[in-house]
Amino acid sequence: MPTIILMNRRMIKNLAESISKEVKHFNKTEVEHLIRQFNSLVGKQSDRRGGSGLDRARFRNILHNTFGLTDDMMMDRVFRVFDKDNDSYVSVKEWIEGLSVFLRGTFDEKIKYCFDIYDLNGNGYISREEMFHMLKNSLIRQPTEEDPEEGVKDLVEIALKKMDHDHDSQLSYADFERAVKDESLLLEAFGTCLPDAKRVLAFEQHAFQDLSEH
Ligand SMILES: [Ca+2]
Ligand SMILES: [Ca+2]
Repeated sequence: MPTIILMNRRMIKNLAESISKEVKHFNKTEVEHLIRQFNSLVGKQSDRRGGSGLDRARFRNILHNTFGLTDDMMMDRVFRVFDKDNDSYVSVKEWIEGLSVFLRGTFDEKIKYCFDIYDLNGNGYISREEMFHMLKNSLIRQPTEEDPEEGVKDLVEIALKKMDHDHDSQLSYADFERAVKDESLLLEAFGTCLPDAKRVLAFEQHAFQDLSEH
């Protein structure tokens, strides 16, 4: 059974037309499919505030179940980065714009995306405290005998030494970009926030599988 149909065919086509002009990596037909898929994802929400979009809980379930992300803090950050207008819902446009980078982004787009994820307070810098907070969150999963915070502090210093080119004890976008371009493994240095290639492929196959039928 199809879930609540919020839009008719023509509305979907028109919306796809306008969204596809603004996203870089999906063509119009693909956008149409993503809109249909989005509608069915939203339809499953128990909270029927039709049209608002994906709420945080639903969005996190998708990140976890479909894209294999596991870290709560990172999933929250992904939600915030997708939710550009900050209304606590990921709208269809925000979803497709986000997916464009999440699934098919260029290396440069992914650097920008990861920087935004890691700049927790959005002030344009990844501070020492932000690094500490993220590394602590991703590393301290079980208590050990040693003082774990000391280990995290050491890691922050190592990260700064490697990435803070202008030595102001925080990472500007230029610092981060330069470091990641030197060493691509640093892209997700402070937490996994992108899906792996297998998940991307599976999602795209599922989302676009019936392209020929329409
Ligand atoms: Ca929003
Ligand atoms: Ca910051």
